[in-house]
Amino acid sequence: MEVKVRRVEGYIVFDSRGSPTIEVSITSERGFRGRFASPSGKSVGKYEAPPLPKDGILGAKKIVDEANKYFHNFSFSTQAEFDDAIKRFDGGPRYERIGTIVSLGLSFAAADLASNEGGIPMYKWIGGDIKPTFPIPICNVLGGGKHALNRSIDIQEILVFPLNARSYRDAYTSTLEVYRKVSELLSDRDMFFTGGRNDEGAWVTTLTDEEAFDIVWDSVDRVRSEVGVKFGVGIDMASSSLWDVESKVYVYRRSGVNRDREEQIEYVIDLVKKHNIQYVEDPLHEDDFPGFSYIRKRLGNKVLVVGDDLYVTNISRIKLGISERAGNAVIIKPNQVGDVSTTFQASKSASEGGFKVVVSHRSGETHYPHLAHLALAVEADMFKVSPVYGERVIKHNELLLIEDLYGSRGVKRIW
Ligand code: 2PG
Ligand code: MG
Repeated sequence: MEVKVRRVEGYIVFDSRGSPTIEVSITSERGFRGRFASPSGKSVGKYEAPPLPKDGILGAKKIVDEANKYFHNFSFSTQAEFDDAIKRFDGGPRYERIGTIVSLGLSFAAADLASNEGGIPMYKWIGGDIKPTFPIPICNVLGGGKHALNRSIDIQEILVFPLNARSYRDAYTSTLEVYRKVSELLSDRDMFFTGGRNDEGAWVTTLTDEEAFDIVWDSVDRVRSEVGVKFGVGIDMASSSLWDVESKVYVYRRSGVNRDREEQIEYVIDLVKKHNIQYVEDPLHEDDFPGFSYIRKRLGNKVLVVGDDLYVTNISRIKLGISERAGNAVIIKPNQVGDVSTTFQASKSASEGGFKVVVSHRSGETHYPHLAHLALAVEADMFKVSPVYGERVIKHNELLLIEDLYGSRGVKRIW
């Protein structure tokens, strides 16, 4: 199948945080259309590709107008062909001229267009004729750190994930039960709880980290006895946001504690052991490859030690991490690198190197389901997207729809 581009348009729209982004729309010669608007992060890794060109969102809009001329009559029959053209259009190695809001907008809009024109689901357009097992949803239920103005717990996210769900529907609906239980228990135990939630829809509390873990474990245990689904608990420390480069300490604003590198390592290892945690993301800041290796060694392979800011979906950083055994899992966020094919290759190098792949949302999301297709296309092990808020639910709903349409192929097992 060959798709011929007729027109590329860009509109300034807003993400779930109300920050501007660009909705890119591509129309083909045959009159089909594809669309996408990039999400945005708040705890952004310093090695991520830049989201915007030098002159900001208005500059990005002008670049899409430029893309309209550049791609006029351009034909492509694979995603890689289209993404190579975006790279030529940018002219540099990492979308510094056009920014990832434009590059990923173009890339996912092209994937959407091709799947519409070809009448195939987007995950097959990206990943080929596969029958993927569904990823395990991993959902933020209690949030702190930067996402909660540093006024809730210092840990950015406490996450839950089902371990023995039979289908994605089973996995997602039981996760929603846990999410609801957490709010019930917060109402009982936190007298200042007003139902407040953070950017991603995770509950926010004035309780201590300790009490927060108790609530999450109680919720998980109750859901297990009610519906029979067993859960694991994870954390995203988002340590690059805690790290103070000047004074070389991790600053815990709410609890008023500073930890140097060794103290941080011991603190994380203690947390994991004490609270029976099976997933720990960014336990250290984005430059500490040896620290990640050390923590993985100490925790063993039963615990996923996951790099987000450390890897920023960048193939060379992932390859380095695999050779250093810096963790055993990687977060994959398409807007960290700026196009679908590079994201696909990054996930493939991770899984070929024995790392687990966790496809993830950003804290500022848009109303597109495309990320769900990407997760299936790369045969991700986990899908890190909060359980509520429209811009997140649309992604879970897409997986439910695909499961209903084509039949369940089960959910991944890691533990
Ligand atoms: C993270 C993400 C998503 P942000 O740190 O994993 O939860 O946050 O998009 O702000 O980088
Ligand atoms: Mg993270």
